[in-house]
Amino acid sequence: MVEYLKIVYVRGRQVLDSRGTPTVEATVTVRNCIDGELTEGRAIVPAGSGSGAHEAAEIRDGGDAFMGMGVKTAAQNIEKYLQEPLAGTEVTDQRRIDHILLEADGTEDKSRLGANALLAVSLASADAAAKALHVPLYRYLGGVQGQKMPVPMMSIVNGGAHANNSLDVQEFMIVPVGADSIAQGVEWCCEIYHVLKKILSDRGLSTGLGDEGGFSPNLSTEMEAIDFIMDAIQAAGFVPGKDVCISLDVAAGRWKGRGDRDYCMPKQKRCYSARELMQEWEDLVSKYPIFSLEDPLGEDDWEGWQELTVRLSQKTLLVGDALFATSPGRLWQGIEKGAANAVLIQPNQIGTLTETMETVRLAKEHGYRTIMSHRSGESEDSFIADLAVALNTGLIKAGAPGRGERTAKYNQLLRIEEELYGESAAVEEP
Ligand code: 2PG
Ligand code: MG
Repeated sequence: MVEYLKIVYVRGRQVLDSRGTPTVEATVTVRNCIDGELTEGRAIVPAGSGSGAHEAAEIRDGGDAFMGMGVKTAAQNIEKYLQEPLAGTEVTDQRRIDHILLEADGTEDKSRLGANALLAVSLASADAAAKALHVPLYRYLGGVQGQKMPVPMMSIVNGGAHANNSLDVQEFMIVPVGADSIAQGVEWCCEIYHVLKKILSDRGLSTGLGDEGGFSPNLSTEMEAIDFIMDAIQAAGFVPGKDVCISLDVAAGRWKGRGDRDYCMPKQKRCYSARELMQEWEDLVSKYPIFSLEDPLGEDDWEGWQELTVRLSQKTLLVGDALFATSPGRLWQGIEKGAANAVLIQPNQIGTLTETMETVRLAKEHGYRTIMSHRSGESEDSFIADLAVALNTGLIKAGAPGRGERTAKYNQLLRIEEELYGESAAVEEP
């Protein structure tokens, strides 16, 4: 391979995420061997709200030690352990870069240098390559094939670990399935978001925001939240099920059970056996236009997932987030067992761009839908917007349009759509 964009420096630093928590940023500087020009790429790693059991191990500051040494250590690891093996590497050889990162770490779960340190460098390398080649990031990552605009999934009510309200379901999303461009989809979602704000406000309910920009009112049941959203969709002039559908991220892995009850809602304290919970989801899908159910069961409940997939996969998307943790190995297990029919793609769950792309490829090969996703702790970095278009994931969830770190992704998609399609934008049929 012709080598002419060589890595000269990699650096790490501690910056902040949207929860005011430290996170890792990396910069990768490359030299063009023909004209000697230096170009810098950059990436910030987002943070989950406590990582799932199967995610790659990040080095962070836990509990109250928000300003502790964890993230600083991960950031320092970049210069200390990655500068030397990466120096001189051709930056467009992403597989090789990611291989070097894995070798330098040397552990199964990326715990020595930290998956956050590795991912920051992996993504910043791609950013540097795109900039040095003077092509947009989505085009660098996807070539001429990456050109499908994803349908946005906006979490407009937040609960669970993302808000200190009464709701146990983590995300209540709207999905503009009938929109024929990202611009139109974003516009529809914003209209519904504003109508919902007024509905809640008129009822004297809080319109304060959760971590992903959705409203976080105290309601007595999850159904009440869904009914408010249905009202908002209709009051904004859209037809539920035709123009706009509803998606939930249950994050049921956090509903730790007691005794013979496998699942207990941590806030409302209602408990269910796996069988009862599956019945709840089946009833929900028959009553509302449910586009997808993410993590409706726990990440180790393979039997439950298998049964739910048989029962519901013709009617809705069953999305594995904590279940697959963006890992090709975990997804492969799911494919063999017939568990779920869609996978959430969060690069920081696995720790390198190459492995993230491998999970998307595997999913597509086996008929699983793919959803590119932010984390609850985000930043102004909009890499995932470009990656969604590059990999033709078809769907993206990036929170509500009420916080800058979420709009960073939607705004980037609006720019990409304009560049790719101009006035005649077209999105994938969900
Ligand atoms: C999820 C993610 C993103 P967190 O569960 O899908 O919404 O949340 O980053 O808190 O894991
Ligand atoms: Mg999730």
